[in-house]
Amino acid sequence: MAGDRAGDYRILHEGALRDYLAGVPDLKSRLGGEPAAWSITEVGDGNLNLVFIVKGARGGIAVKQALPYVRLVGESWPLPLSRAHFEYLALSRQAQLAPGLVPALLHHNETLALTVMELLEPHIIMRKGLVAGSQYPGFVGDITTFMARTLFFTSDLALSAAEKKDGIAGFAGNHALCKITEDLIFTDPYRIAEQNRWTAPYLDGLAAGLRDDMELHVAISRLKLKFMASPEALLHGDLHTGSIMVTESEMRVIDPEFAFYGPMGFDVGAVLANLLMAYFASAGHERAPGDRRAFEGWVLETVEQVWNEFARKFLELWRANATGDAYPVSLFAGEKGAIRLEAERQAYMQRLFTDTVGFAAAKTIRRIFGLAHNIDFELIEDPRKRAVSEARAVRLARGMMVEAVAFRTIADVAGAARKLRDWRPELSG
Ligand code: SR1
Ligand code: MG
Repeated sequence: MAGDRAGDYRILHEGALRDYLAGVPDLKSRLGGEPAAWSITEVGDGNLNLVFIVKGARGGIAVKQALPYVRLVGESWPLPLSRAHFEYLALSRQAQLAPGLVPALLHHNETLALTVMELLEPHIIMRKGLVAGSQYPGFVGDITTFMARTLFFTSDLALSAAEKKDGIAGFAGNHALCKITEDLIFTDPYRIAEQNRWTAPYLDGLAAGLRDDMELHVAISRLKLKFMASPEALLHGDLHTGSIMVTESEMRVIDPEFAFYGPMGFDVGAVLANLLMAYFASAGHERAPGDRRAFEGWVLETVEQVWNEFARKFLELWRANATGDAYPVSLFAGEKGAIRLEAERQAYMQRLFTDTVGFAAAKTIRRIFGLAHNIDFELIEDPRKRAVSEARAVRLARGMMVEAVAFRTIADVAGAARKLRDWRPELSG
């Protein structure tokens, strides 16, 4: 996989990429036909990288190359190429732990920060499907298996202390990507920052309120500390619906370049936050009043099922695979021990749920007031309508962040979202 034929890093535009791929026998043969006839299209719509779809007479591949800067902003914001290697490491680990739920890795060149993967067809980015109002019946089963297995098997519940610390060390160098999260999610939306933006003027008052809300500042700072200082498991690190590809029956998780050892609730919260944002955005995508109610019902059901199924699978893994150095079996012998340990497992899940609620709130607020927004809201053309949807999401998120423990169950979260569906916020401007 090292494929280190290239010298120094260079950005591979179409011609250079064609030559490069033609020089890798496995890829050349997978594509088939003459390299000159391959179609190469740059399709990257993320914030950081180049992504090419290459198709030949026999088949297709997806090629991802990291740029030495943040694509969304430009060369003024440099970013280490090493993220491509961490992504490759994470993808390899996820493929072992959750087979079939990530794209197959075909080739990696560390020097070029380039990774080649199977072409996922006819999968689409889930966020696009949610904007269109599509439902994905297989999603709950797949995403909860992915999260339960990748998080459990990289935690101290499954690993020895030495294995776990080696794991942490393996991803510790990905700190530049963590820093993006620390700034863009946990800091900037709550202060004046050059790159912040929101639906002005309608949300001007809410944006100012965020900067003045000390309860919120305490809550987000606690979450930031947890993100920085709780290496519970190997996280995907950016598990939003733009990092998930779906068909009606299949799901693949892509893009783990933000991977590092962090708090599990950050990944689970990311999935829930993005579903909740799809829910609130939905009203803004109506073509006729109420025409997306069935979709919205499905989204809230999915929110509940994602947590409930994740928790069920995680606990099942723990009961069957308690091979880690945490909770030594020898301390929980006999019937008394078994009962106490089971109660402790339930308490662990409750703490994880509270973390998840808080992180979900943080992931919501950053998409409405920070640098990187999402198309769920952005594609609502009428800015007033968009602001109404966003304000509803913010109201829920503020409650989830400052009163996370008040949400005892995921049904509490879904219920609170449902109540806000038709709430009329007071807008500025
Ligand atoms: C500057 S990068 C902005 C965002 O894009 C990625 O998808 C992450 O969510 C990051 O925070
Ligand atoms: Mg990404």
